[in-house]
Amino acid sequence: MVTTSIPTTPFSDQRPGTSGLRKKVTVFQQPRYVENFIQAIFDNVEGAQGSTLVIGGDGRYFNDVVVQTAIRMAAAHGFGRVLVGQRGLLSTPAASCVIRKHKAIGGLVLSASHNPGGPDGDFGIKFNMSHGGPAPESFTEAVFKRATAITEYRIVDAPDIDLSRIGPTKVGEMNVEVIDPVADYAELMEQLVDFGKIADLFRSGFRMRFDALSAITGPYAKAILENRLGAPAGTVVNGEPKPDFGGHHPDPNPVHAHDLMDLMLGPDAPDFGAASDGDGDRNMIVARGLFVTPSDSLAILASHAHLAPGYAKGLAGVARSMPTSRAADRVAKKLGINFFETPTGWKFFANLLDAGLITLCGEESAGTGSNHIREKDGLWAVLLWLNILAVTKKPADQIVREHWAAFGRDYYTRHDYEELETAPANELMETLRKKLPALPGQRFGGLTVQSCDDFAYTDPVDGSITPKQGIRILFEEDARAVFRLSGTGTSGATLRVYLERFEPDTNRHDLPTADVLAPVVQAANEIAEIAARTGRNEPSVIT
Ligand code: VG1
Ligand code: CO
Repeated sequence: MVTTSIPTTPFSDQRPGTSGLRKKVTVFQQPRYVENFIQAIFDNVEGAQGSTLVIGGDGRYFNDVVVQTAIRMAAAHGFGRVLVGQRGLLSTPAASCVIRKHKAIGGLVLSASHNPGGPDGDFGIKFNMSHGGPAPESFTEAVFKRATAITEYRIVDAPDIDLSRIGPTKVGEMNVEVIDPVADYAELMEQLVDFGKIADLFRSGFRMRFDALSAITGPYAKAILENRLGAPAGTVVNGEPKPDFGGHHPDPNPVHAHDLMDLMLGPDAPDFGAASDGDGDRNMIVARGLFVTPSDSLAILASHAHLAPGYAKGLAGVARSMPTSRAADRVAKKLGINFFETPTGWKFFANLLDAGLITLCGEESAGTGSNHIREKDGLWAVLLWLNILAVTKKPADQIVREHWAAFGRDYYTRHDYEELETAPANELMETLRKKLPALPGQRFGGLTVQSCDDFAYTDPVDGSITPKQGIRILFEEDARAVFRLSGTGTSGATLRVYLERFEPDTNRHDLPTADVLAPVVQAANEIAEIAARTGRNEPSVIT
C-alpha cells in the first residue's frame, strides 16, 4: 500500500478552543482542512509508532467522511492499531473509557458536542491524551503552531473500510478493530453503580424518560437502561443518532430539551427525567415538577456518592469550574475533603484526577464526572442519580429539597448573548477588566460590590498558570456575577453571564428563580453595560 506525502498550505484559524477545534461543517469541508489539522495533531503525539489510537465521533454530519480520512492518515503515520467504534460512533465518555482500558496513546473524538449539526451546522475534532482526557493547553497550542506552518500531510492510498461490521481488518500495515461502541462503557458502569438495585427500582414500577435528543447517547441509554436494567421499552426517546440530530439542538437544558421539561412539569410526569448532549458527555436531570440545576446536581451527587459501590469508600475531593455555583464547596467542607475551583473546560480536571486529589467534578454547563474516566459523563450521572434514588427510596425532588434545607439554596441562572460581533464583545470584557479596581463598595441594582477579579488558575499539580478565565464579581448580599466569552461557538462571539444568589432560609426555597435573581441581573447588566455595548436588551438563551 502506498503512503503519499501531499503538499499543503496552512490555514490560519486552526486554534482549538474550550474543547477542540470547532467550525462550521463548510469550513471543515474545504480541501485539506481536516488533513492539515489531523497531521498537526499527529506531529505532536510522542511515541505514535506502533501504538494504539482510538477514533470515533458523535455521528453528526461529516463524521463518516472524517473517520475514514483519520484512519488512512493514522496508517501513514505508523500507528500500530486503531480502535474505531462501529459505524464510526463513540460517545465522548466511551472514547475516554476505551482509551484508558486499551492503553491507547490517545484518541481522535469527532464532535462539536452541544453545537447543532447537519450540513449547515458545526463539526469538531478534539484529541484526547493517553489518560483519556482532553489535551491540555500546552498540547493544543503546539498543534495550533504546527498547523500554521504545515507544508505536507501523509496518507495511505486505501479504500474506505467497512465500519458496519465488528471485527479486525487491516489498512496497510496497521491493524484496525471495529468495536462495539457500548460494550466497554457498559462494563465500566456496572462496576460503579449498583445495577441490581436500579433494576429493582424499575421492577417496582419506577418510571423515567431519557431524551437522547437524536444524538449519540441513544444506543448507550437503550442498551443500559432498557436492556440491562429493565426500564420499559420507550423509556429512551429520540434514541437513534441522526446526522442532523433530527433538527434538535442537542444541548440538554430547559430551553433546548423543552419536550422533556413540559412532560416533567406536567400532570403525567414520570418519576425522573434526564437528557444528554450531542456527544454524550453532558446530562440534564429533572425531578417531577423540578429542574435540578447542574450545580445542585454536582453537590447532591457529592453528598450521596458513597451510596454507590464505586464510591463506597468516600471521596478524595470535589472540583468545580469557576462559574459553577458554590453548592459543591459546602458539601466538600462538611465532608472535610479537598475542594478546587478550576477554569471552564474539562481539561483542567485531568491533573487533579490523575493525582488522586479529587473523585468528583462538574460544571454549570451540565457536565458531571468522576475519576472513572477523564471526560464528563452524561449517562454515568444519570445512573448515579438512579442508584441514589434506588437506595434512599426517596423521590428526586425530595432529595433536592432536603439538600437545600441542609446546605441552603443557590439560585442560579445563565444568560447567553449569542452571535455578537467579536470586536464589541471583546471591548465589553476589556472595559469591564479596567473597571475592576474601582468597583468594590459601589452599589448596583440594590447590591454592593464586595470584591472582584479576573480569575487566574494555578494548577496545583504542574504549577501551570492560566490567566483571564472570567471576571467574577461578588456582592455583599451573598450574590455573584461572572462574565466570560465562550470558547466553543463558531460564529461571532458568545457572552456568558452567570448569575447566582445564596439563600439559607428554608422558607425562601420555593421562589421563582427569575424573581430572586432580578437584582443580580440588573447589577450585572449595569456593571458590564451589556445593552449599550451589545445592542441587545435580552439574552438569546436563559438557562
Ligand atoms: C462550554 C461550557 C463548558 C464546557 C464546554 C465543552 O464552553 O461552558 O463548561 O466544558 O462547553 O462542553 P464555552 O467556552 O462555550 O463556555 V461540550 O459538552 O460542548 O464538549
Ligand atoms: Co458535549
